[in-house]
Amino acid sequence: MSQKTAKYRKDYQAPDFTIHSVDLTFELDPSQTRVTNTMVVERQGSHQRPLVLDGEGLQLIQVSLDDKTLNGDDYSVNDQQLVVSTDKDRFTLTIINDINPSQNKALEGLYLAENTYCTQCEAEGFRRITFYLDRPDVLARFTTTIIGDKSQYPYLLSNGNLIKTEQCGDKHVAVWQDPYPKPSYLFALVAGDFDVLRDSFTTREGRDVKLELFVDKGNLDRSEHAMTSLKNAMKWDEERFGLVYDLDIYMVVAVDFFNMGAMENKGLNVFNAKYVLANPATATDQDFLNIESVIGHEYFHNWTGNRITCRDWFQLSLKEGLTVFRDQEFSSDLGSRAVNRIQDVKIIRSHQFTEDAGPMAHPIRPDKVLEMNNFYTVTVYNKGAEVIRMLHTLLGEAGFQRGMQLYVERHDGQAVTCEDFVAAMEAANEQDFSQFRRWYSQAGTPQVEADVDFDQDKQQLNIALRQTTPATPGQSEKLPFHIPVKISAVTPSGQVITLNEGLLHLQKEQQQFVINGDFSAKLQAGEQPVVSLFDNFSAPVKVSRKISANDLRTLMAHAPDPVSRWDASQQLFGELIHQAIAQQTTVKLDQQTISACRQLLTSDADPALIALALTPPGAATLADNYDEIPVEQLRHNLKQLKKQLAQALKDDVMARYQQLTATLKAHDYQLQGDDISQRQLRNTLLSYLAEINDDAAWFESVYEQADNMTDTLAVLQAVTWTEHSVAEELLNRFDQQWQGEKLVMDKWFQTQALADNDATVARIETLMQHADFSLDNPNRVYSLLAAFTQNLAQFHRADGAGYRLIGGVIQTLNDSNPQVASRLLSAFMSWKRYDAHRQALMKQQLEELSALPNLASDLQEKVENSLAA
Ligand code: B3K
Ligand code: ZN
Repeated sequence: MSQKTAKYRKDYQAPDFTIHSVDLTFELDPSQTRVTNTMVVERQGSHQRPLVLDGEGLQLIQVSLDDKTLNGDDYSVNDQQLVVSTDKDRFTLTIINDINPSQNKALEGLYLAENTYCTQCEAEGFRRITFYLDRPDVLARFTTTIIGDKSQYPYLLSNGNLIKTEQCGDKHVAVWQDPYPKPSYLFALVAGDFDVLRDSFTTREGRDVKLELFVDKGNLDRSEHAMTSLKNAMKWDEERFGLVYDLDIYMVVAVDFFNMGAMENKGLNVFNAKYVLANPATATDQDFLNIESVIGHEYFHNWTGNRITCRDWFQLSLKEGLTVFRDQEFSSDLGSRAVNRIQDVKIIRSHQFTEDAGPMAHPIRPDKVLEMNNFYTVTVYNKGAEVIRMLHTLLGEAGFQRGMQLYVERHDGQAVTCEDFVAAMEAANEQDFSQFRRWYSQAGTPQVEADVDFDQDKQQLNIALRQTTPATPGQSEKLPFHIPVKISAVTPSGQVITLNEGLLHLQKEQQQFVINGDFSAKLQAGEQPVVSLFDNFSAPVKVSRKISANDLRTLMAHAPDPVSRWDASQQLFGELIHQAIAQQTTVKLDQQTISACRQLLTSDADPALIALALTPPGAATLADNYDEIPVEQLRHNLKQLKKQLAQALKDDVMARYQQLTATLKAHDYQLQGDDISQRQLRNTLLSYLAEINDDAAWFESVYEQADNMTDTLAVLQAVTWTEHSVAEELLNRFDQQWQGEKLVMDKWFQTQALADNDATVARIETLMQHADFSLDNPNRVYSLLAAFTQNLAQFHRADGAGYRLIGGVIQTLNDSNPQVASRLLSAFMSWKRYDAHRQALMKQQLEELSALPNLASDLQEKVENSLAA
């Protein structure tokens, strides 16, 4: 398992052979599925090297070449490869091999879980199905024949169009043909019994596309939102990007066992049920929004990923960064742009910056990879999307779309690189992005120091900016980035000042900008403008700037950009906590900040934006400011800050809470913008009330009156996370009501895992014995255990109990599902950021793993990099 060696981006070589077509036959059987694979192979170039196919964990039965069965002299096989020697340039190769889907707990390749056969091939899972050139730059036409038991598996699905069905005894046969050449990672097969939601979409060219959504029996009442989202995505991609769907059928299957969110297999998406199934009783508003976003994401891959794919896996961000950008824009066009943007920024600050500062820091286009599955990261995905967004900022919507059009024109049907994408953007807009390309090659979070000064005499703004990027593993020297800096300004009373420039280009290490505007018309004598930098988070950087609390409060109330208004509140809260920690005292909320919060709370701003601005930054975001993370102080001060805010605003919080509750109660639950936004504020206020109100009966009645999962979960979380006296009672009730409903129970597990309570570790140990928990199911592991690793004070308990709990689970999962184990391991990678005592405890877990004789490559890579840090 662990003999894998690292690959380097610079070593890319075109394949020695290509595969024109592949015919697969699957005779499905739980422990012995037979795969017959017939490929038309052609040598590329004039070399005489043998054909080397990838294959892992396969039982080889027979190899034949142009109808001649080969014997051991013509090929050799080991547990990684099948090497076939031939001097022919074009030939047909048939391979027969067996696999064992029921024993496949890693959920990669073909697996059988709860009586559904399912595949996951990206990145390198196809080689666990049959021997193949398992790399994204080999594009073949696939035909797939599936033979399976008719009563157990009435649906036999694969990519493309169904061209034939046949009955033979108690079995049946389905033949699928995908007209579009594709790499093996986009192959999919599903066999099982489902309920099917059917619909159709008419493209703008007037073609009818059949839409089919396959869900577990009895779940049709939870599948409508996914279907609506799919139709919205298809329409949106036509309108905003001019991209039209290309097959006659689009299928989505929801499965319970899946390592990640979903997979964009051509014409046959496979989804984690969590991103399909929802109704108001079982799913929160956020679940509904996530479904819309993931359904959109996988659909958008049809062009950005499938029609135009990656040349090699180092280029992953070519499809992922771009597709995340597209799904973000989809959600923003359909919902609240500001709320979406703030959520995206939060992910970058809480997770991506941490990754950038850790031992696995990598550029959005990595240079060195041992286990590809370890590179489906917030850096490749979310920072990748930020890089695309910066291009959009530099080019504007029209220029960006010109670039997209040229990119599609040039590369449809090809496997290409990030460089090809940037080149298309450049060519379509006559731009030179030489310097901008550094965003693809340099890792790390740039830090921008800003100095803003207003020259009263000249009525000019002077902005001095300086950028540096810290060293990251393997990259000690960094060159300056091209950083787009969006700016705006207001007067102290909040009137918007018109600036002559709204976008600065920071390209050197240090730069001075002189900005003119209608200052004299707007400012009173002696007044200074209040300047907002990096509006809409115009670049994924950290900013340090001396700015008064007064100016921050002005920006919080009046910055023209809603993201900057939110950001000002985050800076205010962050600074209060930071000061308290620096002075080793307890945070103290001052009167002016309290009034600013009160003003916001009683204003007519979008309730969701009020909720976000009244929520202090999370522990992970604050922790990122420290070389040595002060666990206890962060926890203590964050708790204090929330308590003080709740206490100070008590009456206003209650009044607004009551008013929102009344408004929402006046009609039935609706999944609609205003209601979502109002519920968000109402439930944020509820969490503040739980900080200070110990009336158990009141919270019980709130729980009882909740008629949708958003409200139910909100009260459950509020009381659990504040260690409220009614918490146990409500947790029990929830368990009674929902046990057996796995996706709902995940919320219950997660709520308890995130409780900052000294009994949490012991509780998790008990919960692992709960009838609804299983280490075999990734969703359960994520909701109980991965969630726990985000619980700063409890995971990092000084006695090491948190580390031992998760370390033990990682060791168990190393044998069954290394991909899931690897996700948990991320929590240990930043061990150097803690005090000496915790470092020793965390390191001990890493060392125990490193000593395992069968350590999976997924873990090996992270453990080695962490210990080398
Ligand atoms: N492309 C898949 C992710 C595959 C992860 C492989 N370990 C989902 C997505 O990004 O759309
Ligand atoms: Zn994707």
